[in-house]
Amino acid sequence: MQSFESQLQEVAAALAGRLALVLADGIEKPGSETRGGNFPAGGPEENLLAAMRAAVLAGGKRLRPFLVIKSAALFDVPEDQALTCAMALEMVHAYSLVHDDLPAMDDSDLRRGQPSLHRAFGEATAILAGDGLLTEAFALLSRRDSGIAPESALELIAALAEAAGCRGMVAGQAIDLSAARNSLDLPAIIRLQALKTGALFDFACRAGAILGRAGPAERQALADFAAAFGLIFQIGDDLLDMESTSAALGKPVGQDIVRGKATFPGLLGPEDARRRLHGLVQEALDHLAVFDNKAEPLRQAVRFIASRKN
Ligand code: GRG
Repeated sequence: MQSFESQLQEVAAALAGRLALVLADGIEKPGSETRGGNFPAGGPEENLLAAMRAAVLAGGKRLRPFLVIKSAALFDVPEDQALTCAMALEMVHAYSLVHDDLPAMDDSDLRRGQPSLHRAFGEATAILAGDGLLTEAFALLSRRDSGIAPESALELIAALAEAAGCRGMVAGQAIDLSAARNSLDLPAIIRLQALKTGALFDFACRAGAILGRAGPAERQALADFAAAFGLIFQIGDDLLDMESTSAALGKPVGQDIVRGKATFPGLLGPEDARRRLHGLVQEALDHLAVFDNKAEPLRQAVRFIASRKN
C-alpha cells in the first residue's frame, strides 16, 4: 500500500498543475483551460491573478482535495471530475485563509511560513484576491466542459455554497470573532468548529458521494466520517497552537490564548482533549466500515491528522 504522504504529494502535484492552468494570465487558447483574459502586462488584473495564485499555489497540505479525490474514488468517479471539484474547494479554503489573516480579522503576518497575502500584496488586493478565488470556485463547478453531469454540478454548487457561506464557514467565523466566544460551553464550541472548519471537510467528503451518485447509506457514512474528521483536525489544530512552535507551523502560535479563542484544550485541558481526539479516530474509522479497501486512503488520512506536526 502506497504511503499516505506519497498519495498526498500526488494529489498536491495534480492539483497544482491544474490550478496553475486555470489561473494563468496568458492568452486564452481555444479549448484549453487557460483562464484567458489578455490581461495587460503589469496591469492591475495581472497583479490580482498573481495574488490569487500566491494564495492558492504557495503551499498547503491539500487535505481537503485529498478527501474529495479519495471519497470520489470509492465510487470510481473519473479523477478529472474529482480534481475540478477539489480545485474549487481549495480555492474557497485559500480565500478563507487570506481573509482570516486580514487586520480586521485575525491580523496575522505569517501564513505557511511566508508573509500573509495582505503583507505581500497590500490589503485591498488581498481582499479582492479572496473575492476572486471564491467566485472562481463556483465558475469552475459550473463549466459545461467539466465532464460533471449537470444535475451533479448543481448539487455540488448548492452544497459548496452552504458549506462556505452564512450557514457554514462564514457563520462559524462570525461566532469566532464575536464577544460570545468567551462564554461558549462544549456543545457550543463543537457547533462553532463544525461550522468554521468542519463544513469544508463535510463538503469534501460529500462531493465524492455526489459525483459518485452514492446511495443514502454511503452518503450518511461519509457525512459521519467527515464530522469526526473535522473534529479530529480541529482538536489537533488547537493542540498544535498550544504546544508547537512558529517554525514548525509556519504561522504564529499561542494565538488562541492571546485572543481568548474558544478551543477544545482551552476548555477541557490538553490531556482530556487528546483523549477525545483518540476516541474520535476510532469513531471515524468505524464509519468507514461500510466501504471495502478502497477506503484505505481515507483511513490513512485519519491516522495522519491525528498525529500531524503542522
Ligand atoms: C474569513 C470567511 C472566513 C473564514 C475563515 C477557516 C477559517 C475561517 C479561518 C482559519 C483560521 C484557522 C487557523 C482555523 C483553524 C483550522 C484551519 C482552517 C487551519 C488551516 O487549515 P490547513 O491546516 O491549512 O488545512 P493548509 O495551509 O495546510 O492549507
